[in-house]
Amino acid sequence: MKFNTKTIHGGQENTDPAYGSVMQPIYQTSTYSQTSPGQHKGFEYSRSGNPTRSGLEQALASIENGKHGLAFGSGLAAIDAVLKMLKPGDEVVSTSDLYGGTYRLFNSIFKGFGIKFHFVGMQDSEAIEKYINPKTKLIWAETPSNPLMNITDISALSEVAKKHKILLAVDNTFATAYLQKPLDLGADIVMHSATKYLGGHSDLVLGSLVVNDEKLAEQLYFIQKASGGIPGPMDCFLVLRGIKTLHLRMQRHSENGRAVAEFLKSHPKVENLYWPGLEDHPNHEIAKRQMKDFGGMVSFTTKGNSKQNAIRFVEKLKIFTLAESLGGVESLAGHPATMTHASIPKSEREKLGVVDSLIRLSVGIEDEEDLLKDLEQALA
Ligand code: P1T
Repeated sequence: MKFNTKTIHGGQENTDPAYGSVMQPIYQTSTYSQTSPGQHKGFEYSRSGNPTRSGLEQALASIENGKHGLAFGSGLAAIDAVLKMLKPGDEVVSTSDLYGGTYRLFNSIFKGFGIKFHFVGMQDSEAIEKYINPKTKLIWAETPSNPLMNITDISALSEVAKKHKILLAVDNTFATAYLQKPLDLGADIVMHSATKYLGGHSDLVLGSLVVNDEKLAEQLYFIQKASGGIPGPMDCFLVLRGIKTLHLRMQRHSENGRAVAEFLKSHPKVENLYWPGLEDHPNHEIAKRQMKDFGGMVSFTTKGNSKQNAIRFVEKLKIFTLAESLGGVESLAGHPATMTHASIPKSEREKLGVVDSLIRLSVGIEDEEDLLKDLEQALA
């Protein structure tokens, strides 16, 4: 199957053996009857497995060209499961520019359990080798990164990971499998906050992992069951429904993202603009190579670097809603320094470029003209 067919049918061959319903039924149950201890139809208890969740997990694996999918109660619960494969003393090399909540999980939870993190810029994949030593077990990359849209060369990074026999995990939330397939590029684990584009309608919180390797899958399934960070069946159903239109939405997000980026590029009040589709984006060539298009996430600063102006701008928007999150059909605007990235200390944030005047847009799939008019009036 090609991608657009996979979003609708991938992993859904055996949706409903009972009645042949076209959509995956919502199995709203915690447990399953057994005829004799251990005699059941494949499901015992919904923490370890639920048919609606299995349907979603198979769909996730299918669109990412992977063998095994796992769903979690949130994107962070999915990342938490990956980190639980490590032991005290292990080291992780992570992208420095990443979602504030991921940074918080690494730095405020797992660091306390004796895991050491090196936060480094990954635009130059060779430069990260100096942070690798025999204790390094995992490379964590987020590309495009949140909120600065930095691009990491996944193939080059996977060569580094393979050379040192360490795992490479890629957070594919901003791109989705429509734009980029990390497993095909050599990553071992692909992670999603399915809360965003996979769900696509800002109506749920869910996370996912997809892997190819059997042993790795077993380890992660064990953690999923043992730690219990699972999603409920209703949310699994909603993500399954969202995935069915992923290709259509991502195409329009990318078209509208381009229109917004081009509009902002020529606006006299805009200082820095971050969108990997721009030819002068520092990693544009890599983005062009590993992504099908460039998506709908656009960040920028206004001239004068004023926090007050940034806040006034987001308050004035009428069609873009001021809110955390991204990836829904509706356009959202955010102020990373006080919202999504407030958990990163100011000095660290500013070193990366997450300055007080930075504004992040999740460009939705509304009419392009209305979006541009809204930005124009708020900038004015
Ligand atoms: O919110 P949750 O589903 O737990 O996912 C966390 C997460 C992981 N990775 C990336 C790249 C993310 O953007 C997120 C969540 N991000 C936001 C809520 C946000 O507004 O940026």
